[in-house]
Amino acid sequence: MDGVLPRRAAQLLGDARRVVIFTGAGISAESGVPTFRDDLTGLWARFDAQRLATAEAFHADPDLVWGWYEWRRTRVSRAEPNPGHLAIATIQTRVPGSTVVTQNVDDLHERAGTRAAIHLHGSLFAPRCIAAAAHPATFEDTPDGEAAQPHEGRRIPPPRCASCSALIRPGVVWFGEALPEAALTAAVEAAAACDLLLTVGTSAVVYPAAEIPRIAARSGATVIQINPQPTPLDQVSAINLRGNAAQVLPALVADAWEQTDER
Ligand code: BV8
Repeated sequence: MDGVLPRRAAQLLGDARRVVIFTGAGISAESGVPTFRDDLTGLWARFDAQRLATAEAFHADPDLVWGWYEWRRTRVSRAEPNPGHLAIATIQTRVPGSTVVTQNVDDLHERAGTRAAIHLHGSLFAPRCIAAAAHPATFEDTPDGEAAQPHEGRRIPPPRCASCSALIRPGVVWFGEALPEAALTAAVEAAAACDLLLTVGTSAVVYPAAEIPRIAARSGATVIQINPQPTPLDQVSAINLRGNAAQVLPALVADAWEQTDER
């Protein structure tokens, strides 16, 4: 990004009445949270995230998979929202008709002030009983500084459900599992009704989530993409802002409402 934003992008945001902000792991990269497709390190270096994020992997080796999620949860707990997350919270304040739809399982949108973010792939902070989602599950606090060792990580036996003694699993959507119906329905409805969709920091290869920007484009909305790399969404984006979210989003928000205030 050469630092100069296309004026049209700022005008579209300043004029928008119904905005969807669709985010992937790239929005959290500048908070120090590895993206989903960054190479894994330490204990998990020999695994592909896509292979670990499955029910099969958990059943085959619950301690390895639970240890991976606890390492990620600890990394997120130590991270802070970045200016990209904060800019999105500002958009939500400026545009009451805006909706945040995220593929991320971290809580950085919420900690930046975003309200009611739609989590298509669940959350690191919602563990659940593998036998009965209705059973309440709480975290046993991982001893600080152990699971979070980026160069090591640990196998950690998952806790057991207090109601039925079955294993507790991460509250995320694994590959091959259906997305939460209410979340997906709300995201599709928001995308179909918006006049502007910002897609930020996603490689757009995971379905059905990757369909959300395409639904917006098909419904007549303008799509603006923020990503340092090209993605399949280049094809449906009217404007491609090649840059990092923590730089581009604050500049876009400043221009959008400085311009409106001046007009
Ligand atoms: C399902 C939780 C069916 C776990 C995740 C077509 C339709 C439906 C399904 C499929 C389909 N084709 C294939 C499938 C199967 C599969 C799938 O999509 N496979 C892909 C890989 C081909 N989908 C599924 O299995 C889904 N389930 O379909 O079920 C069903 C129906 C009924 C009943 C039973 C079953 C479930 C998918 C959910 C998987 N779970 N996460 C966990 O996190 O551990 S997905 C995982 O990938 C993460 O959530 C992540 O968010 C998501 C997408 O990745 P990104 O967010 O895009 O992150 P990535 O690292 O890839 O990219 C980062 C981007 O950021 C890059 O572009 C980079 O350039 C950019 N970036 C970097 N730095 C910055 C930046 N951008 C801005 N600023 C920066 N600073």
